[in-house]
Parts: sequence; structure tokens; C-alpha cells
Amino acid sequence: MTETCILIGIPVQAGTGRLGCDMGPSAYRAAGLGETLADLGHRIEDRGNLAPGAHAEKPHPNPALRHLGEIAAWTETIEAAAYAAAGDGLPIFLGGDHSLSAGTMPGVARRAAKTGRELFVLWLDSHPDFHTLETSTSGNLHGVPMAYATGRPGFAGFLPPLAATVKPENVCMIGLRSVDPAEREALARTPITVHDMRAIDENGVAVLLRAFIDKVRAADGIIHVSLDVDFLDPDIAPGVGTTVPGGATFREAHLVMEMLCDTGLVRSIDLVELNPFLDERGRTALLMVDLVASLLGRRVLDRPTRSY
Ligand code: EXY
Ligand code: MN
Ligand code: MN
Ligand code: MN
Repeated sequence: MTETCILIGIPVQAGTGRLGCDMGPSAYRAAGLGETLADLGHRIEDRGNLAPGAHAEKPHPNPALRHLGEIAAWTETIEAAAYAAAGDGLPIFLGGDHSLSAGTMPGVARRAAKTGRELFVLWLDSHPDFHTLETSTSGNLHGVPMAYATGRPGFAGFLPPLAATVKPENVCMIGLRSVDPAEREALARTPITVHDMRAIDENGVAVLLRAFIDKVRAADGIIHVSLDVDFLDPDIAPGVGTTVPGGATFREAHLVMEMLCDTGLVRSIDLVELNPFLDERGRTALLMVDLVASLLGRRVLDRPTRSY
């Protein structure tokens, strides 16, 4: 199926504890994301990079929090851009750190609600990013987007009010292997489906993903994919600031994308946490581009021979 792929650069890095993610959008473009998808027959619309509105830092009782005012400004801008783009085609959000999903998920959820579709989220990450502003100890706001988008308490007055939320029962997390105690305790009290790396090892990723796809189909839903580079094993994806050993393999990651491609249910995707400064010869950006190609129709036998 030919898609109108809408590329939106979101060079936010204030949500992490280090610099570099702001180069992510450029790295994806340099790795040929647009050309790769065009070669698959898709229409490409590159809407350039977003920027946050004017902002001032916001005080918060948790002294650890960093750049709350900046992330709030980014979130407002991203939500509006995501809502618009989801109405025009298939937005591919080029991060930038995972705080950007605090804007993309509500934005695509608001569009889904307008079109009467149930939104589901597939969270591919070694982390659940499920902290509230009170429970984060690092203060890095890339650790909160899922908590915010699913309506956990404590964000009002600090991040923008949510016009649409993501239902926790519609979230499936795959690849977890670094969960803070406060997140683990909170996740246990929600209907979020959580598959850690051991679940992949024991069952195979296809079994876990098929159950999620069946659930989406039963609800006539659509899928937003949030792909964090650190879902992947650091050996194949070193270009990220929060590596955790023992991640998804090259084939597990491509199988997820190939299976999703067959469903035609994915209507938007986040590509987050790429840090080109930590990368080796652009290999992580190239791998992420190839994963998007698998999501958008490149068959396993057609993969170009590429030395990463
Ligand atoms: N849970 C840890 C924290 O809150 O700082 C680590 C978060 C890493 C977040 C990256 C985007 O996935
Ligand atoms: Mn700041
Ligand atoms: Mn993440
Ligand atoms: Mn992560």
C-alpha cells in the first residue's frame, strides 16, 4: 500500500542527561530515510524540524527535574503537529529523545478519536518511561512520556492539559529490561501489557506481537509505534545514550516490523533516542532506516547488502 510518509524532525534533547539527540533528525535524513521509502513507492513529505515555543523554566517540588519548562513547550508544539500530520498521512517522528512521545501520542490519539478509531501503542524500549514528575529520580523527562500520555497524576499545571489520552489497556510494551522500582510498582497496578526480554527469549517475539495485533484487529484499532533505539541490543545499535545489554536482535527487530507491515494497522511511528555522537559511522541511523523500510514494505529477501 502506498503511503504518504510525513517526516517531522523533533530535535529535542532536553529530556536526556546528555547532548547529541538534537542531531538525530539530520542523521536519519543523511542515512537516506526519505529516499529509501520513496524507492518503496511511497510519497514523501518532509516537514522539516519543529522547535519549542517561547518558554521559561518551571519550578517543581522535585528538585531533580530538568528542563520542565522546555519540555512543556516542546510537548505543546509536537501535539499540534502530530494531530495535523496524522490527518494528512503516516507521520514518522524523527527524534530527539523519548520526551517527544509526550506530544506525539496525545496528538495521534486526538486524531484517532476524531476519526472514530481506537488507538493502540506498541512501545519498543528497554524502559517503560512510566515515571511521574514526583517519582523520577534522574529528573530526565524522557523517563515520563508514557505516564503522562496515559493520564497518571501530577502533570497538570506542568505539562499541557491532555485533549486525548492513551488507554493503558491499549498499550503493549516489548523489550523491557531496565525498570525503576517506582515504575514497576505503578505498572503492576495498570492493565498495560508488559513483555520483558525474558518473555521474548521464552516465547519468541512473534507470539507476543501476534497477541497484540489480534487485540488491535478485534477493536478495529490502529497502532502508533514508539521505537526507542535502546530496544535494540547495543552491539547492533550503539548510537544511544541509555544502552542496556541484552536487547532485541537484528532479526527480532525486523520481524516485528515485517509483521506490523503485513497488518497495515500502523498509522504513525516515533524513532527516538538516536544519538549520532555515540554512533559508529552512522550504523545505528542506517539500521533504524532499514527497520522503517521493513515496516513500510521492504521484504526480507529484498534487503540490500549493507555493511553497517
Ligand atoms: N528510568 C530511568 C530514568 O527515569 O531516568 C531511565 C530512563 C531512560 C529513558 C529512555 C528513553 O528510554
Ligand atoms: Mn532548559
Ligand atoms: Mn524510551
Ligand atoms: Mn529506553
